[in-house]
Amino acid sequence: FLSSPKTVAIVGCPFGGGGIPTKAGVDKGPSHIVDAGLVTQLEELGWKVEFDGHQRFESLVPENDPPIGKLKNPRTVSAVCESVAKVVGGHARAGRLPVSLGGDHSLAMGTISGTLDAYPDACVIYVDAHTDINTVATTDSGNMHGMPVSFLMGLSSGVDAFAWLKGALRPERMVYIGLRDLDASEKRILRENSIRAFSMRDVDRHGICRVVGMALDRVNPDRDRPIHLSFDIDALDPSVAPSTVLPVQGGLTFREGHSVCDAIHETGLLVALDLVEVNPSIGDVKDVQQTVRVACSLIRTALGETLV
Ligand code: EXY
Ligand code: MN
Ligand code: MN
Ligand code: MN
Repeated sequence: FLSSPKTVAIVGCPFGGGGIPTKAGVDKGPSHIVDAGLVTQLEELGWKVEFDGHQRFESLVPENDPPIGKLKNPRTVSAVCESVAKVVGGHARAGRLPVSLGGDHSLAMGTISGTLDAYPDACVIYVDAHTDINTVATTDSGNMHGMPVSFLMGLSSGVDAFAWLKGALRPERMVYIGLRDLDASEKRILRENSIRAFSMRDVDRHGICRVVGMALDRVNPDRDRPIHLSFDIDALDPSVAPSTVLPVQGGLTFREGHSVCDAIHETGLLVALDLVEVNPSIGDVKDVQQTVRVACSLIRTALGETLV
């Protein structure tokens, strides 16, 4: 990991199989973000941008995919994430910076696996209102966007469909920012695994810049490890990013969200970025436009856009 990437690869992942079945639309997130001009915006920042169309997952959907326990669409989610892991890992190994657009957050099983494959030493900054760490035993909904971290950490083993997923993410390499909506089971899992988490209470108490600094001190004390930033748009307050499937009041302001991305950029260690859970089917046209615009702005900031 000698020099930080100069080329961005946009990995559009039109996938909602891990989301809430009755609230479709998150698979349309990638096209809205790209159609808002992301490629040109990043080129104007000086990046070389690779984008030859959104990922195609149709061929990966099995004939039938009955639940395994409570898990919904398990084989589909697995196949899509395995494919994404290969794509993201391939870009990272080639020295490019994959920007993965969701799509629901189950995609993190693919993106973070891909990053860890290329950068075994990487740490993960997970910006989200939720911990997404329910296991096959603790999930209530069976929606896999609430579970990726448990699979990445090997806490959800024994599901043959996910045999490819190595569980390579160590708890001490993972840190959350923005938490405010956890199941009781997830609070227990955080404690049991000593996973560092900064909730919105910490943001109130310390301010976002201090929180990001403490988060980095935890997972990247010598600032020498590659960073994978996995940003769930619902980390932001719903007044800032309304078009998402599970809005939770009391989220990050527009400036706080950008401060996280700016601080991560300034480390010079960013090697991979996810921007997920933008659902253009939620809210009115203005809500969707606002949410898509803030998504593009966060991505630009994580990739070096400055205010002055
Ligand atoms: N903890 C809840 C569940 O496991 O279903 C909610 C998870 C929400 C995931 C959000 C969209 O990022
Ligand atoms: Mn999430
Ligand atoms: Mn979330
Ligand atoms: Mn800069």
